[in-house]
Amino acid sequence: MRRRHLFTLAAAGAVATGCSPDDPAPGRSAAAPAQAPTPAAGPLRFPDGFAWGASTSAYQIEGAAAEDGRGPSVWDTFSHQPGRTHGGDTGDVAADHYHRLYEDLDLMKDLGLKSYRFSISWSRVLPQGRGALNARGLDFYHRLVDGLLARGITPVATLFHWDTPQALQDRGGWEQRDCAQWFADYAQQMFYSLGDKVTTWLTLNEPKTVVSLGYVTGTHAPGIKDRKIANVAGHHLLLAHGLAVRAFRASGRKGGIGAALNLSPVYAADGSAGAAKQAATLDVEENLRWLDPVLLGKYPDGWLAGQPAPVRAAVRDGDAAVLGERTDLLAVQYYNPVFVDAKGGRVKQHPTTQATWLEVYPDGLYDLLTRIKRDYGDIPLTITENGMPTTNDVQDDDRIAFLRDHFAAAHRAVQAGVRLQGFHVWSLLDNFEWAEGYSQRWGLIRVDPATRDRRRKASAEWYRGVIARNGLDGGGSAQPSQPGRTSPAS
Ligand code: GCO
Repeated sequence: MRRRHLFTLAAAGAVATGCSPDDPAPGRSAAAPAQAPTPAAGPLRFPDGFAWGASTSAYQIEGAAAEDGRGPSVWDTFSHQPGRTHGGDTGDVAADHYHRLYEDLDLMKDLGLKSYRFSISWSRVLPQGRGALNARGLDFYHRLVDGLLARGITPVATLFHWDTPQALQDRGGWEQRDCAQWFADYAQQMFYSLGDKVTTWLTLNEPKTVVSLGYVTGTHAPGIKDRKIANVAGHHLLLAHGLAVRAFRASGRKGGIGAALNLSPVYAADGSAGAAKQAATLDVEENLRWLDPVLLGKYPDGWLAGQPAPVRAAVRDGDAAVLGERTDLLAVQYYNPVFVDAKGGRVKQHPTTQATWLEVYPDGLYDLLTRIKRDYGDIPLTITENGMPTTNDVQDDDRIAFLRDHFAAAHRAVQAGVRLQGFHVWSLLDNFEWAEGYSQRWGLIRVDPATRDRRRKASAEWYRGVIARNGLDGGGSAQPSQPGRTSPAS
């Protein structure tokens, strides 16, 4: 099962772009291929205070799915349906983080993390999605945030990482405009509850993935396959983002807020005019139809006109201003580039990983970051996801090489003037990789599938050194490292 299908769908015309390939938005174009990577000679140091971090999300690690009053989310429902996930895996126990919170906090401190990006399970704090807070659920996040602060780690809280409360799905979920307001109300409750301690907030994680996998291919929760309404959900997600930003401003809480978008630079696979046209068209779907609303308060020219009627009807006067509420940062999630030929087919030009959609191309990160600065200005950026799965158990030298090359690309972007403030590796722990279940292991820290015992991988040991040095030595070559034998608590 492949996780990211959007490219295929857009190329097949399943997702209407409404943009004439002859007429890409003026002044913007799909990425030009990067120059060959220049191996840096000396040590690469990042700016003082650079936020080296790691990312997780609630359903992927917490477990305790029915404890302390938590209500089900769409992912509980979906993962329990036959045939939805690899081997029928669910997040019922996941990495058991809910019960191993302090062990995990100590592991983070042992790594030297400066920043930790997690998500709040909406249905743990609001079992029905709305109404009165579940104090026991909320208490978990108080303990997590207090534990981070006590260890000198900055909390970065994501409000929605795909786990819509099932109670709200039963009322229509993101297809309903009301869902945007339900989300904003929940966000407001979080700002009031945790906003004296959490100062960086992310509204949505990867709305593009929710739309493409949750509503077009149906391979993610809620498992809907309906192209006509997929971008209705997409619009309501963006509306939710904007309303939550407004609620944040109204709360008077200090700090910053932004969205977490997964973006892929799109390249022509050859020098033909046809490939360039296809790349410009696909760039709209992969990048611009998310960046433009959030950063410019509009959909790309012609995009909405090319959408099915229900999508056009969903967009009302005044919505643009909500979508484009001023944000304080943009969280960038980068995994892969897309190379496209004149027929609109994807051409993989680089090695892939166990996740076959993940074509490894670190220069794409440089191109993406510099493109955002060029086209959208100097908004502070933080990388909230980048990483790879590997079948290597704890001696994950392939992950070290992957991260080293992406850190070096990020460093080049910083040198080019990009305001990059942090880099969060996906992921801290091996976890529930959605439809792939536990078959893909993305963690710096191994989680034993049977006992859930933790063990630091070679990449964790290596990352600790990167953080301690605030960068890479010797032009970014991987330092030899040995996996940790035990977790620090034992
Ligand atoms: C995503 C998610 C993560 C995934 C990761 C690896 O954004 O897709 O935020 O939950 O696990 O990207 O596929």
